[in-house]
Amino acid sequence: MGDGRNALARQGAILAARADNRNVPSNRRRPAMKEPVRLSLADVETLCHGILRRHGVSERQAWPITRTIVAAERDGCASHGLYRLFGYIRSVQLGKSDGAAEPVATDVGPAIASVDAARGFAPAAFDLGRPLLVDKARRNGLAALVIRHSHHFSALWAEVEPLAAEDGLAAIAFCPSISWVAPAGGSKPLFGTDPVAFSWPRPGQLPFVFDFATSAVARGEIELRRRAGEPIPEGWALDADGNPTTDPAAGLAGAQLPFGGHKGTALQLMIELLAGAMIEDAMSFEALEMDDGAGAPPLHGELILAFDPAHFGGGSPQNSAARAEALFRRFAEQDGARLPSTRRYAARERTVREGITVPADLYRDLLKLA
Ligand code: NDP
Ligand code: PYC
Repeated sequence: MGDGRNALARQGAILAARADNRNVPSNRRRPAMKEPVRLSLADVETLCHGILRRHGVSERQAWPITRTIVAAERDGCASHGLYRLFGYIRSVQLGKSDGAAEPVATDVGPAIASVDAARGFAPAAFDLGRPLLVDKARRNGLAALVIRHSHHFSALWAEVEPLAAEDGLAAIAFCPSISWVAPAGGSKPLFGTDPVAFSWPRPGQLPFVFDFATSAVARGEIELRRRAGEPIPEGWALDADGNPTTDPAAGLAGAQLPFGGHKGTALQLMIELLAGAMIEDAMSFEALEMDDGAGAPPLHGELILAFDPAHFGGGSPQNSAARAEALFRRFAEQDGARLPSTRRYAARERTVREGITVPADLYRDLLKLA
């Protein structure tokens, strides 16, 4: 992705000028765009990288963020795609995050590596820690990467999928976020939307991956509904008075709900403890206090566990992979059931060919940043 940056920057400037009618005589300017805008993935990369750089984000931080945003748009995960740029830029402008942070890796022990993101963003911290994690998992069978002091706005599949696809490891990742979610039975936010992701390598094909918020839905989904003026389903959120709501703005101002009632709440407790208290970084209620109303990407840590299947069975990793495939075959025989990640991979195949569409108002707002 690092090659041809000047060409990308030029392309970005052309896109921006095209859309806001710059350099066009006033009597020939087009009316404001209302239709969704089609962009190639290269356009998305240009736009995203250009915006980050223009707002003082260093190359070190900008390329990993760009990669995760482009991947999200490519895979049909708009809740962690382009619209996240507003949060990234806002947090740099407010001085909440350091757009030029230099993350620092520490070899904590045989099976644990740690990266201090230094108030930069999680994707650059993950990139620095990944080779250490992979090396330790290969040596020991099981290893952990601890990320601390990172501003986190990305989807976790972007981390665990390459660990399976490129490094042949199974992986689990989770992190707190910011107090938005009430415990089951309660009505005041305490937990974050606390995602958990898992990946499993599959010989000759893309890995099995799931990745979801432990709230009924990621906050980003509710924010996108608010932007689009659409209601949210019941069961996602309560308003500020603790009543069920289908109004996204009221839900954002009130409390999101956990998925699966008390089961989601228990998982959220586990994530806050392991990826917050245990690694001596912020739990979601502390991230809320530090954010202090800025609405920046929350500042907290993350825990990533990697397993090398070669160490766990009776010495025959081929056997464990074959047994796993037997399970996937039986799963595929179930009419109506679909494997998590198949929608993402199908979207990927399509967007690589056809590009993506971006709502006109989102594109217009992005160009203001550009
Ligand atoms: P969903 O509720 O859509 O759940 C997503 C997961 O479930 C994906 O693995 C998806 O696979 C799978 N899935 C969805 N529907 C089905 C179905 N009908 N059958 C089988 N599998 C299905 O997403 P969320 O809103 O919970 O989370 C979205 C993203 O938000 C995640 O990537 C998460 O990492 C991110 N997030 C990040 C946070 C952070 O702090 N950084 C906080 C909270 C969330 P597929 O992709 O193939 O559809
Ligand atoms: O969508 O819930 C969310 C989220 C929080 C932080 C990043 N994404």
